Amino acid sequence: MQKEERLLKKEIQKAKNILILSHKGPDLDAFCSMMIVERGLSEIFPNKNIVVKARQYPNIKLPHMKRIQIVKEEEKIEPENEDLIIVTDAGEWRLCLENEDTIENTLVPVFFIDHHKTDIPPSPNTHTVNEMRSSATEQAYVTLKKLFGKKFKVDEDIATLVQYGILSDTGRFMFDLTTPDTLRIFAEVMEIYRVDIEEFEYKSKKFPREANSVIIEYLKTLTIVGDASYMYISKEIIQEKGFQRQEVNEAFAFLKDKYLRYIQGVHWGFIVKPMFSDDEKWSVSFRSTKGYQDVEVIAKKLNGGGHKYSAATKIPAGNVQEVLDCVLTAINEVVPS
Ligand SMILES: [Mn+2]
Repeated sequence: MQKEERLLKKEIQKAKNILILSHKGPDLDAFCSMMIVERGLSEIFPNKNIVVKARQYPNIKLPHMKRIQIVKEEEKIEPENEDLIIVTDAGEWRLCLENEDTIENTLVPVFFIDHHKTDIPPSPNTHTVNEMRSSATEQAYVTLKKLFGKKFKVDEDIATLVQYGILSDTGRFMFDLTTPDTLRIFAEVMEIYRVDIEEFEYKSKKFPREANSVIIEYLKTLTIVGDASYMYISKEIIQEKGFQRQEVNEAFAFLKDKYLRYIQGVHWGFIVKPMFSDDEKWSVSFRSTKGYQDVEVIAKKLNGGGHKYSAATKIPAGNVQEVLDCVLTAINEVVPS
């Protein structure tokens, strides 16, 4: 057991009130890892008060998701009575907080159970458990097993959460971050309960029909340059058509993951949308394919980050044209033409 894990065990045993959080816009790995920690600890320590907070529910049904305490838009996450905070699927507070939140000022120990590369300077009360696994889900499962051995009972619900979290973050084992250990862990929980992968895939790929009108507006802007494509939506169109934030976000997610680089002859690209949480900023996401443009270098040039094939940044700009100019300039500097 690593030093940080031993410390985590000690803090869990000591704590009466434990708060579990994850990153903003939580994905399935965020939810599954939070729920595994919540379920695991609640079963081992029925007398502890364990609270999970998030600003939304997952978009597919997960075991025990009703245990999530939803933080409403006008509410903030601030230090309360907790004696320990566990954050999953993130390595730093910045990724977890909305502007008004003050929880990072907490004086109690904070443990980030993560799987991302991060290099944030250590601070006295924050700790990281991160063996660079496939997912926070895998890390949470392995850590609970190490800390509590047989006391950590893997039932159908935990087995389901482990499989969903891993399936989702590894793209059904397609991505390089899948290791032999990931597959062993998956097999181990599959023996307890087997999720229907086909059904999971089908359900998690659904998008609301309202996104269609937004997708149409995005496609009107589709531009292909060489082996790259891009799309954008302006604030004017969003306003004119009366699009809701959720619809725009869903359309954006659909196009970036399932459209941009699937056009014949296109291997990479980017897509732009306004950030609804910050009026002055725009989200830009890049996607690429193995063997083609490294999009991390472009995102880095624009003060963002990510991986070679999937990266993103936020750009302050008055309108969508300014964002495009900024991104295209960065691309011209980085990509040999
Ligand atoms: Mn993750």
